[in-house]
Amino acid sequence: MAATALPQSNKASTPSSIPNLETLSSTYSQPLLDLLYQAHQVHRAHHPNNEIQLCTLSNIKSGNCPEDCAYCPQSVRYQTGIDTWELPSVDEVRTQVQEAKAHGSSRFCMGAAWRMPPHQQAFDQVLDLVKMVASEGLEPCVTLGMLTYDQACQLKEAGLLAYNHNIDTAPSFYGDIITTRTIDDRLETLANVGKAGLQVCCGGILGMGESLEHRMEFIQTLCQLETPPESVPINCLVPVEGTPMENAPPVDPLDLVRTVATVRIFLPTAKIRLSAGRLSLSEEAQTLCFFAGANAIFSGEKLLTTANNEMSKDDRLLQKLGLSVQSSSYAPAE
Ligand code: SAM
Ligand code: DTB
Ligand code: SF4
Repeated sequence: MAATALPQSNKASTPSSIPNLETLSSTYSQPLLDLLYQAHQVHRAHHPNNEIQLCTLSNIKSGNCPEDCAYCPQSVRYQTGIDTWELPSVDEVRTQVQEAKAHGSSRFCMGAAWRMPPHQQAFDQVLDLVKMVASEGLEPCVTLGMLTYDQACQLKEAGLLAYNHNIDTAPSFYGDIITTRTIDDRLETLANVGKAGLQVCCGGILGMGESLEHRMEFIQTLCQLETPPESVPINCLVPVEGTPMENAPPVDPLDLVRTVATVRIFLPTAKIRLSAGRLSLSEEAQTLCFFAGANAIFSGEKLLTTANNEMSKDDRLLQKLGLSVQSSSYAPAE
């Protein structure tokens, strides 16, 4: 096994424990079985065994986003033919929340195709949605683009648990993927979120043409966040026709497994969400991801605009593997 020391706790925010790129790369590139063994030991030391969290996604504002993220079907710049809509009523979303709860989800994440919340009236509607999700006893999470500190505080006050805001890739590759904002914009929002006392959910996408070095830089950046991420979504690109990445070749599932394992080792306490792209993975590849440390998935037949795994198939897989669904321990602050 590589002589990398196992971090004993999530001290990723302290400079002494930020892994350098060589350490990350030697961990990632060691023989696969050694990597799996190391990652699984870290996993067992920090997480309940054989448990997976289910999270349901809801697209609360679809399409027409002004940003130019090259992977995203919701950008107004690409002809992807998706359905578009504005914010739904609280009751519409409540129905989705109740269905999600009945199906075992303990987190409910609402995504909006915004660069940032456009005006206070829309933001107030989101605050009402957050309050409703909290009152139904699920962990509320939202992803709304850039936030000010004041907005992050308003979300916290409404009962929000976590804010999803991905760095998506290496800082040095960011400009190849998105030109309408910078990685520093991203980090600023993450800092605002952390300062407001919200949990940080931050991850990225594999398969956008990044190099191995870019992947290591991406993981290192996650480890350097001011507020260590409580949750790290790892997406594989879903190539959508009409986007600049429509013809990107698929990620090798074993590279995904290596990425999950490396994130597990260096962010031992974070939940790792096996996110977009799971539909293209075999049951065996998903199983290796779980062994490597992934302990959350998106449940539901749709992500935001693209298809996700059938819930009955997920249920069967979890049952076959003897994995149980993590129950909700969420209690909104009084
Ligand atoms: N507009 C907000 C933002 O960008 O933060 C929230 C919604 S955005 C759709 C949330 C995340 O979805 C992105 O950061 C990206 O990681 C992921 N995503 C979007 N399109 C994807 C695709 N085609 N394949 C994989 N992940 C994708
Ligand atoms: C994340 O990292 N992945 C989810 C969630 N956070 C919001 C979104 C995946 C979207 C995949 C493309 C789509 O369905 O539009
Ligand atoms: Fe807009 Fe988010 Fe899609 Fe980028 S990823 S185009 S910000 S919805």
